[in-house]
Amino acid sequence: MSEQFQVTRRSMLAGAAIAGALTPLVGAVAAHAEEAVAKAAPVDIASLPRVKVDLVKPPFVHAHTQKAEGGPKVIEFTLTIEEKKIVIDEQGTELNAMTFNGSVPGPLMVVHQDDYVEVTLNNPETNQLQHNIDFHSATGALGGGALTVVNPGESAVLRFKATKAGVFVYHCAPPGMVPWHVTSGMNGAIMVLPREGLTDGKGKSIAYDKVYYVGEQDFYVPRDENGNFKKYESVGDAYADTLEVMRTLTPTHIVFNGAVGALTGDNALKAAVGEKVLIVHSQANRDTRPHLIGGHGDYVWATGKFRNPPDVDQETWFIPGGTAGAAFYTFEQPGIYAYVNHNLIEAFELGAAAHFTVTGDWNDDLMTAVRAPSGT
Ligand SMILES: [Cu+2]
Repeated sequence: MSEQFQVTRRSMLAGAAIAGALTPLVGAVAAHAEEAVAKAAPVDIASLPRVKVDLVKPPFVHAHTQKAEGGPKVIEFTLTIEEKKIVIDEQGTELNAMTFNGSVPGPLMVVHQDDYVEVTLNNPETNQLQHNIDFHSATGALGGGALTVVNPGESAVLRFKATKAGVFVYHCAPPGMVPWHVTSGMNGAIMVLPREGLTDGKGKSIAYDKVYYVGEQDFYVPRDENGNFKKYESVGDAYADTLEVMRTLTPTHIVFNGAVGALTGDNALKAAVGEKVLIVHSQANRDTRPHLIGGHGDYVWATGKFRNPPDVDQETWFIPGGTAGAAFYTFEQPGIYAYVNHNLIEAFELGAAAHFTVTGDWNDDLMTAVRAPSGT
């Protein structure tokens, strides 16, 4: 390990200990965290069946049942933190990303209400920074953030009960450096399904054929004096300049799934006419307003919480920063649909767009060209 690496790592860890408005809060709950760790697991949890889930890279989602089978279980997930360089646009702009399992966003986890979520969080020795995880679906200890602060070379295991049904953001929230980690890619979502599956709020079951996970991300990449995006040796080296850009509140990129074009063209999401698709969409830091051009949200939980009846027949829905939302749609026409953040500058200029490629037969009743564009 080089001396420079050591210095950077030490200074970053020291920075984590002193900087930021949330530091006193984290310190205050640390004592409770120790108590929580010391308590033995209740016997009934020890007797529950355990299921180990292999997570998959978004936009895809691991296999799961929509209706719960049997009683509550302990669902085991592993998240390994990777600090890595990623390319975030077609011009080759580089970002020193921080990730859960190597992707931006991190993987979507799926459980059922009243299951226990047991997450092993690994911070490999090869990383520079301290990290943790805050689940918006969890209760207590900063969403688990206070129980999971791991330095490079450490790991922690957190268990929480999924008491609320819905889709929820999770993100890194280390003492003093929360927005930097979140806007460097350390966020994802968990879907806590009602045990009976999704319903329209009036008792009708609305099972989906496919689920896709779109994680929207604002990035803040520093530029040099000529306006070109800068590159840095390590994530630590990028910190000071990145913080300056973050403080302008003006992202340089707003993208779906980690890069401009990550879900367009050859990477488009696939569906067929008649297929029922659930789109889970999270934004851990900024507000967004998804819109499916040429389609709708048949059932939309804009703030993602499934005990609320969904809104129906939506054109655009609003997801506040720090929230995951869910939209259910049955495709009725073939073609290419753009799925965008309907701040169109953010979609077309900064990258917040995806495509659905939908196969099937055209329905003339729904739309037809009565007269094709022509001269008069
Ligand atoms: Cu982190």
